[in-house]
Amino acid sequence: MTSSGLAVCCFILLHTGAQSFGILPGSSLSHLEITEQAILNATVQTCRSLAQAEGANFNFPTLPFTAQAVAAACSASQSSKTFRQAITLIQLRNTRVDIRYALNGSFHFDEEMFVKGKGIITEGMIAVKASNKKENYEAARQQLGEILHPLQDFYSHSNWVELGNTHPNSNLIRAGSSIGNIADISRATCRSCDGDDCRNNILEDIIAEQILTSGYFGVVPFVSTKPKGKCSHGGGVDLTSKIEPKGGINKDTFSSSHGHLHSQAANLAIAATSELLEDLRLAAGDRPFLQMIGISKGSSRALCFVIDTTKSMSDDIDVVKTVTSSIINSDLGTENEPSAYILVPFNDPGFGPLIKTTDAALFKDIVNSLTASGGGDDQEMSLSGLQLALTSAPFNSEIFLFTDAPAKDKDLKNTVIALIERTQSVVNFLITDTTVSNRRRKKRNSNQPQTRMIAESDAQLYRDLAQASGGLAIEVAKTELLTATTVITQSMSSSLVTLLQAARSPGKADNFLFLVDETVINLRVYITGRSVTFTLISPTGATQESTDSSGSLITASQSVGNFITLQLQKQVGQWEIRMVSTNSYTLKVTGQSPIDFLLDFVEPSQGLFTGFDALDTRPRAGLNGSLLVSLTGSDSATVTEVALVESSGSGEVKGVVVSLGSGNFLIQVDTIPSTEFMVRVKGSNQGSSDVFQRQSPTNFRASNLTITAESNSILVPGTPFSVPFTVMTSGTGGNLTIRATNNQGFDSTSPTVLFLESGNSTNGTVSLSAPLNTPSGTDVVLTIEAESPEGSDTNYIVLRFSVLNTVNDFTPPECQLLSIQSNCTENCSLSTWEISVRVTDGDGGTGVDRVSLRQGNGTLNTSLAADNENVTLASYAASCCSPVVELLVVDRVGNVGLCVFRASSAAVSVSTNQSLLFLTILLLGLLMMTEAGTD
Ligand SMILES: *[C@@H]1O[C@H](CO)[C@@H](O)[C@H](O)[C@H]1NC(C)=O
Ligand SMILES: *[C@@H]1O[C@H](CO)[C@@H](O)[C@H](O)[C@H]1NC(C)=O
Ligand SMILES: *[C@@H]1O[C@H](CO)[C@@H](O)[C@H](O)[C@H]1NC(C)=O
Ligand SMILES: *[C@@H]1O[C@H](CO)[C@@H](O)[C@H](O)[C@H]1NC(C)=O
Ligand SMILES: *[C@@H]1O[C@H](CO)[C@@H](O)[C@H](O)[C@H]1NC(C)=O
Ligand SMILES: *[C@@H]1O[C@H](CO)[C@@H](O)[C@H](O)[C@H]1NC(C)=O
Ligand SMILES: [Ca+2]
Ligand SMILES: [Ca+2]
Repeated sequence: MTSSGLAVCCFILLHTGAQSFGILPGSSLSHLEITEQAILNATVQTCRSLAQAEGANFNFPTLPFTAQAVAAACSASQSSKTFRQAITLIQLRNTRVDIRYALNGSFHFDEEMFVKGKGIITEGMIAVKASNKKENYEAARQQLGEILHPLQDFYSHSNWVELGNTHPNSNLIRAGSSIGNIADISRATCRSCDGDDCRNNILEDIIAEQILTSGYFGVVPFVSTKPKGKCSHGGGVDLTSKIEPKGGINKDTFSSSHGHLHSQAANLAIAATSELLEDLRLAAGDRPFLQMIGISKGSSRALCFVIDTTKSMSDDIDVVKTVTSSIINSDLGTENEPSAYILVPFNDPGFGPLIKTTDAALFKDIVNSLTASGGGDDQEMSLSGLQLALTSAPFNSEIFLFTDAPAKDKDLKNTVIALIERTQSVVNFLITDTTVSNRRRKKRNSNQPQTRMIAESDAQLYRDLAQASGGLAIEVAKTELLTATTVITQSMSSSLVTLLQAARSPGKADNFLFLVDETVINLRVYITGRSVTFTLISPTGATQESTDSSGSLITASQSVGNFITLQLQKQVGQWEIRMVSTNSYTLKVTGQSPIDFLLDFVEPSQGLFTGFDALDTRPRAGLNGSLLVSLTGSDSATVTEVALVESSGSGEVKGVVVSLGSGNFLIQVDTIPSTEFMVRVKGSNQGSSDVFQRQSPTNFRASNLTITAESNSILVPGTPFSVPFTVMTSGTGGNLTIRATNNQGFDSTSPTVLFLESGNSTNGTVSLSAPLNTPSGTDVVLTIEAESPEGSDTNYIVLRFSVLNTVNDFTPPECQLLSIQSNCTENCSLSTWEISVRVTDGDGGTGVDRVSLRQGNGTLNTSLAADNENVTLASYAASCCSPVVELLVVDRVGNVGLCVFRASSAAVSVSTNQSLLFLTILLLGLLMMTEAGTD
């Protein structure tokens, strides 16, 4: 069907009537399943080794693995959602390669493009390792998905399987090594198939001499790029397979030319993917590797603060210090422990730098060192700070912004909204300023009534952004701020879900329904707005007015500034809240439940490949559209209804739900609304009558503008980097305003206006340049926006690149044994052995980054050599009962080596009668090797 996919993407199966994303008996394996199986396997291996290291039990999940079961086995059920999200992102980036680069043979190991194909994999691996090192996991996942595609295709498109290999080609993931003898361009490799039977079309001498070849591919009639005598990919779309030698060799599916080898190819692809993941894991370390694939300790949520540090903020900053300490003191080691800590200070004219760490103590110190000063006039760089936070925080984060001043950088509003929509992060504002005691008030006059320092329109900007993200704009006096921050502590609760989210602006009376299912605990209602009253009606029909403090439905409540929090009694069933206010208000109902969902807008590809691609833009307004919804936290729950609900009204559009298996659902909607909307999912827990409701907090918008862009995903400092983009409109034409912003403040040029006629398209280019000193692994997020002539419609594309400086170090560090001592005797528990090892990274190496213990129960100490900082000294001491040590040695670009040392095997075999003999030849079984040197 295509040049590319190792097997056809799930979505094609869908088109042809099959129903499953998963592995049906007898059906072919796709990139999605291959990727998922390998990730689940790698995760199980990592969690098992961590458990062993920590002396904890590890229970293997039952086969076949599911994300849910693997997360549970890792004692990280709260990570189910982030785990599923990471897997889905990696999968979608993998299949995108088929959609975007269908005809670029090097991404598919077509056309004997072995050198280029391998280059994509090895360069990409260096980029993934660099991103991981900087904890830029989104970029790492994106890059990983992209390189897994060619890696997996190698086994389907080359003759590796036909050459009789039963193991992956490990040198595909090792730069500077040979993957084998590649057929010369003039060397014939195939003969025509015998009719439909292609089993013996690869020439015998190619097999005998173990020469690598792959199929040629072409879709343009009468134009063949296939040299004489070469194999074709094969299949209906590949026109080169109609030319001598006819037929093909791909193993994409069971019905491909070499479909009889599909299973072998797919299994090798899974093994090769596991091997690549293993290398990434050794380079990163177990915990960071798990973070990359979405599994963290604690709540799986980052604690993320964006803080105004200008002069008037000292009270607020004190509150932030108190809250930070309280969260860190009470949550560390619990299931509410933040997975990371992020801080972005902003001032005027400065903002940043962004600080991101997993070290709670370090974060506390950094927050405690914040001071309030400067700022000049009464406006500060709040949106610049927010932009940084949105581009660095994990997707679906909850961000808290503290300020008492209007934004000076209001022109970033659309960029910030774009980032909110793309990351589905929630932004909460804690705005203080409501009293005249504010220092900003130049002419103090205590006789004057209290006036707000932030003008209504300035506060409205923050409210708009909060609402766009499904967050809260909390407006309180400085003295009330600490009370309001209980919402921050509550937001760190693990498995927090949104049941309902609504806003009415201008305010009006309205009734809202929400379903509470059996799995929900800690039901909370958050309301922002002035002079709001309401009536709650529980599933049993009990009611309670907001003015009634004696009712039983509300078990606790708090009201501060414009902000009301209610804790509700647990009652399963449909609740109603009747809101009454003429002021604008927002309403949000949350709870804690394992069951939640993830959502991506997807679009059918228009190219050769029939599939769906995740959108990095707004979906198209007024037309049909598709969403990919993944249920998380339950293997038995199912989606029954998905609706796009108008944000400020009661209109809704329901989609057609098609199950793809494995908790994934494709939703097709006839018309994507032109007004803002949110996505509401209803479903049932199979085997029970329990019906659940969840809502995405994010407010989405559609657009009549379409914007597409294509570029390399790796940016090399000092080298010009262009991002060509195309804008189309189905609305009115005219001069479009174009804006390009990036989160690193890199110099960039782009057109500011593009003229476009209705129905036509036009091109532009953004040129970015990263300064030469930019470190590898830096995450660049570029937002290109196009705004319609009348300003009423905008669309954007959000692109993420990894910075990578040229790497010339492809070899791991080496170990040299300096000394070994031992008194291993018959009784191993009474004897010990110890070694001292010198670890260096060779001439031109990047240097030793890490020496750690991979196997062995002893104690490892490392230090830098006193006379040479390029040398790391490692000493290891262990009981003779643990006679083998494996040292993992990693250099600064992530080349991984393994050094193995053994005490005498006497120590191992003390129980046998040979031990006496071995006593005299202690430590002869010394062995040293590096992983790169094996197989
Ligand atoms: C799972 O991963 C381990 C270690 O990474 C590897 O040895 C094994 O072959 C993998 N299993 C499969 C089925 O790929
Ligand atoms: C798209 O165009 C239609 C018709 O011109 C208009 O009604 C609609 O509001 C536009 N949608 C957006 C998001 O601007
Ligand atoms: C678009 O802008 C160009 C100059 O930038 C101007 O000459 C032209 O009149 C504008 N067109 C419209 C329809 O506004
Ligand atoms: C669309 O744009 C192209 C290139 O600018 C131009 O040649 C063509 O005439 C335009 N078509 C319409 C319908 O405006
Ligand atoms: C825009 O670029 C694409 C490919 O980059 C090209 O096919 C198309 O013709 C260009 N359109 C215009 C209007 O220049
Ligand atoms: C040998 O044995 C003693 C215990 O009897 C121990 O304390 C000592 O450190 C041992 N190890 C080596 C390497 O000599
Ligand atoms: Ca200022
Ligand atoms: Ca090296």
